[in-house]
Amino acid sequence: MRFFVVLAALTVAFVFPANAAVDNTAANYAEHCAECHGAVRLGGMGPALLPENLRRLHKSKAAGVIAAGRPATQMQGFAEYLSEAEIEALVAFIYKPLPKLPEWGEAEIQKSRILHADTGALPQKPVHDADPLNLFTVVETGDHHATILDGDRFEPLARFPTHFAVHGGAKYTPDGRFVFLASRDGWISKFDLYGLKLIAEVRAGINTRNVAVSADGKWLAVGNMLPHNIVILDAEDLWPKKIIPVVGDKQQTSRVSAVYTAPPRQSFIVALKDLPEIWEISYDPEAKVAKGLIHSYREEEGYFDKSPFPVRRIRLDDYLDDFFFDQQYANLIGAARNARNGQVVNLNVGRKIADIALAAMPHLGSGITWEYQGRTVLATPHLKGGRVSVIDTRDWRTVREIKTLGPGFFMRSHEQTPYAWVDVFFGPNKDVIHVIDKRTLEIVKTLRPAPGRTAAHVEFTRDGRFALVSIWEMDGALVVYDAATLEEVKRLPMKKPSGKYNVWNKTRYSAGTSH
Ligand code: DHE
Repeated sequence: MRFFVVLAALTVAFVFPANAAVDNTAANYAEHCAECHGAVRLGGMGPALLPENLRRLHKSKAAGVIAAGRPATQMQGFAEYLSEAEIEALVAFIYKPLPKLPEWGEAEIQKSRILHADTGALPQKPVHDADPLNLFTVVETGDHHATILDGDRFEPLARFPTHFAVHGGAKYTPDGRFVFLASRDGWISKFDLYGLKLIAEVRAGINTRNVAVSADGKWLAVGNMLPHNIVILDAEDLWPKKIIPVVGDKQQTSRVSAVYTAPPRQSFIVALKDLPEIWEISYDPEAKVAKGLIHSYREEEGYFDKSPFPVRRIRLDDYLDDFFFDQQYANLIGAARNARNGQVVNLNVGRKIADIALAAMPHLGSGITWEYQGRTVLATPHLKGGRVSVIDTRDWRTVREIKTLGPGFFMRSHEQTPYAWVDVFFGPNKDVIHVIDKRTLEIVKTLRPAPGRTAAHVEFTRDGRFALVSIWEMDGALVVYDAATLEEVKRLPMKKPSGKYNVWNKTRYSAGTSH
């Protein structure tokens, strides 16, 4: 242990040279932080302490966390060992970018992998008697746990610790048997919903956006901000199969904004932050592309290699890093960086086909579609501005702007319900959930599940009969509503349940939810 601290101190001193006479920050880091957060701040038992990974922790709150610790985690408080000035210096230290980012390649990924179970000896049947296709994975960011919830009885079947700051949707294999979670620190975890056990974990990046599962359930694609790449993992044992660096024509690299699976296309679609391009990575090139079943690629878009997981680059006239898809995965709809409009890019022809009135960015995966007066409309809340845009997917015109009580994050519905539910995440009305009638595009009810406390993210049961709403607080809850009467039927205590994901709706690509 002492050897480790000395070694860490030396490493830190080497990586962050400091004048020891006036500044003992590096030594303080080595003594108090390195054991959990890694000698060079890349994380270990605790999260990475790099500016890119700390976006969720406002700098003004970091000193409080160092002084008092984090409830319900292993982060203890250091107020009795460090002065206020020393804590402030540590805050400045961890929010400073590393002079040089360390390698995180195939060797590091392979080395990080942990197998918790023999994938060849898993139970044949569920060890529980709940409907395996009506389970929910509830991500509780309050104390970094996930709960597996029986979607008929609304009772937890299992609860397990996750890595720090799991973000984005839980993703399932197509049979609904396994669930994958991605943490902002790059950890991908695989959990067995039959055996209710963690199977494997791997750190696929230093700073990760999200994970997607191929339609055949064989591959995962992990989109990374650090390093600038996409990592393809074998979904069975999380072994890295291929690392695809994101590089533009002039050798400039780009952070990945998100990666999605597009089942009808047999491909992953990748949104990029620093290149005005969208990438499509095929996971079934021979069967679909070669036979011309999807579309023919234009020569200049090219596949830049002939190996498995070839990349098609769709060049755009603006950066388009936040988007969602229509149900056929033929078009993607997003807000361009110029923030003046939204754009529709047709993936078949590989170019922008329309501008739409979508000035403010929606959160990723926020949009849903439904049938309205004989046409498919698409609706999304706005991250800035209290409104929901409803857009006709035939001509991309705005059918209606529904005024809400504030900017929202998520909108959700289900094929079996006439209502769409949208949260108001920001501002004085953050405790509100609006229920919109999909037939009239009018708000028919405004719910306040816990007055004064943030209510967000709705997901439906498999049959669409119940809607589950999160109360986003440390002593929060999941509130279950009857989706027809809009009355509360149950309330389960949860630690800041950020999102909940129903196996059936996700694996059937319900039009009412993100995929
Ligand atoms: Fe998210 C999904 C990006 C901030 C909670 N968020 C996603 C996805 C992306 C994304 C790329 C889709 C991944 C997927 O499901 O595969 N999120 C971003 C951002 O760029 C943004 C605005 C800034 C950032 O810090 O990265 C952002 N997101 C937040 C939050 O502040 C939220 C509210 C709290 C948190 O946990 O960080 C948040 N994001 C969520 C949730 C989903 C999500 C709950 C999954 C929604 C779903 O139903 O699929």
